[in-house]
Amino acid sequence: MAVPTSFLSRAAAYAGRHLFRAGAFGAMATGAALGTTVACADATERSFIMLKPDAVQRGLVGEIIQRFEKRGYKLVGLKQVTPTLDMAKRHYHDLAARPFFPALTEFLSSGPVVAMVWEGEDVVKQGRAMIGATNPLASAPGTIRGDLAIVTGKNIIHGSDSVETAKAEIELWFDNKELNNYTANAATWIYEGK
Ligand code: RTP
Ligand code: MG
Repeated sequence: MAVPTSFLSRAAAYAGRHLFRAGAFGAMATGAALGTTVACADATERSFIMLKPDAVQRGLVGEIIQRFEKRGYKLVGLKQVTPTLDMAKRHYHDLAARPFFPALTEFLSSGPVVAMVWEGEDVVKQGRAMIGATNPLASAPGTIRGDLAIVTGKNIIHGSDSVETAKAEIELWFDNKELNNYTANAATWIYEGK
């Protein structure tokens, strides 16, 4: 008997959701067994968020961390580090041809930053929305840059711009052993069906 693809997708998605406690591997295995793909970018999606030297100097670390915590995202990695110029260049490698690249990388390596990994559903896109536009003057009030910054060169925070970029940035800034896999009990009160 032919089973409609849409049914298989729905069944796989349902099974994937309910296997969440068993972890992403369980969801992927379910997808494979049903001959379809279950997106693993749900609650296990991760973003690299960095508080730049201006945020540290201005004492905004706690305020910004609190916004991600209050939203319901889970902190799985955090450290303070003063990046080398080489590290700053590697982080912003896609902007190497831009005229502001030397100033940007010198600024990023001028003092301590707070590097973090946040986990949760749609965290990459939502993190960017919470951060606001590159130019703080174009950022809506309520966003981090819109509330706490004024100029582009001192816009206090970095957030990964795609899931793929996030993976590369997390790998660049963190050793695997520095990342923490744990169950946040609050998830029951943040997500449905968990
Ligand atoms: P970020 O990577 O830091 O999260 O910032 P973003 O995605 O909003 O902006 P992006 O285009 O990736 O630029 C990275 C950082 O470079 C500085 N910038 N300066 N002078 C300029 O025109 C200019 N444009 C960008 C900003 O500090 C920006 O956050
Ligand atoms: Mg960027």
